[in-house]
Amino acid sequence: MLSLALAGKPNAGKSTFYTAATMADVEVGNYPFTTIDANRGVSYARTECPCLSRETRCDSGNCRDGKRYVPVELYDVAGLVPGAHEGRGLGNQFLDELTDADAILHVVDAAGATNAEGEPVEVGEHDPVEDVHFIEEEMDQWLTAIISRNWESIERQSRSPDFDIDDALLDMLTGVGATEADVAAVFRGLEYPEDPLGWTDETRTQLATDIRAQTKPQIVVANKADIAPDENIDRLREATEVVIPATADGELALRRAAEAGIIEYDPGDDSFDIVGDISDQQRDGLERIREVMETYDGTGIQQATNAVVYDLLDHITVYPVENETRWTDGQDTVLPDAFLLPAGSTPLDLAYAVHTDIGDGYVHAVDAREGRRISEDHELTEGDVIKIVSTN
Ligand SMILES: Nc1nc2c(ncn2[C@@H]2O[C@H](COP(=O)(O)OP(=O)(O)OP(=O)(O)O)[C@@H](O)[C@H]2O)c(=O)[nH]1
Ligand SMILES: [Mg+2]
Repeated sequence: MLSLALAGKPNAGKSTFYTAATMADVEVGNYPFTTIDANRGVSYARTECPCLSRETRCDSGNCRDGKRYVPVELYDVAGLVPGAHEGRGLGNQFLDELTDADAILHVVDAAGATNAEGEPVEVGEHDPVEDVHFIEEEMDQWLTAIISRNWESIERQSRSPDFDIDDALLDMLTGVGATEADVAAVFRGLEYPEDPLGWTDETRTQLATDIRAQTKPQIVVANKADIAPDENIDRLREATEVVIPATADGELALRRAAEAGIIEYDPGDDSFDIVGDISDQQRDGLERIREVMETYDGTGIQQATNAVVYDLLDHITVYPVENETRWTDGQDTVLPDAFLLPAGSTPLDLAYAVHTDIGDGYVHAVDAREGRRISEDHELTEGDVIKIVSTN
């Protein structure tokens, strides 16, 4: 499962985002370091279910009238302050926690209602643009420190006749969450000496920065958009590539209202309908959320998750089935599973994602939409429904 981490300074709204996105109960508070231990849960990317091209909607628990919710792991880590890599705030334990994240949703308080340490200030008092790059910088410094700490050992290894700098670095970097492909991609763009003694602090810092950029892509969630000056959102957009304005608080209120039967709303919808009896005060609250949603096409919570899964990480959703005409599994469930795979994946990749045995016994695949066989190296696309024929 893809693993997405919520990171940011204290009090930015990470736990509120997490609670809204997973509907798990965690502590939220208007003070720094409410969260100490990371919370892990399941959230969803939203896409169009292939059942939309059929007469009836599928009966999967993760499909609501053609809106398909595909599970991803979400985790909420403790707030981070500048200097965390040196142990400031709750220190660098949370940086270790980010090791297995595929991407980071950097939650920024776009309202500027908290200072760099996460303490409450007046709306607009702190400039959120100052917060945009600090997570990357902390991670770079943390990683540089790990590389530097390991350097003596690499120098020692280099005395051996069969020493290879690439192997030694690969060994070290896979220990901090990089894959072989990540390391190879970074090596292609980096010039570095074969001899570890020839490396400078700058080479090590550059390696750390490149590895971080490769392994931990991030987007900015401009949270508290409900109270943020518009100008702040515009300036955040100028400061970094992907910015999704959001109201985590708003999403949480909508999810709770939907659960209570007061509104009709599915995560990611750009509006909602009030269907239950509510007080004037509740109505006012909901209408305020509606205004934010009209400005930003939704609350931003689902939009942020989707931006990470489908754009930043460039994944597609593929649906394996056993019966290619009915699109069912052995239990007659229509479109039982959805897999998120990197763009460019093939039927064989899908087979391995389903199960190693299925991959090992792979014979051929059928595109169930077209009703025809496709080759092993055929590039799958978003929404493909695929039957894998395997000897296992
Ligand atoms: N106005 C507004 N307030 C929000 C929003 N999201 C969260 N908050 C408030 O911001 C405060 C901090 O929220 P948390 O979710 O606990 O923040 P956190 O980032 O997890 O904080 P730490 O665990 O301390 O790092 C709480 O008072 C929330 O109610 C939002 O969209 N709009
Ligand atoms: Mg928290």
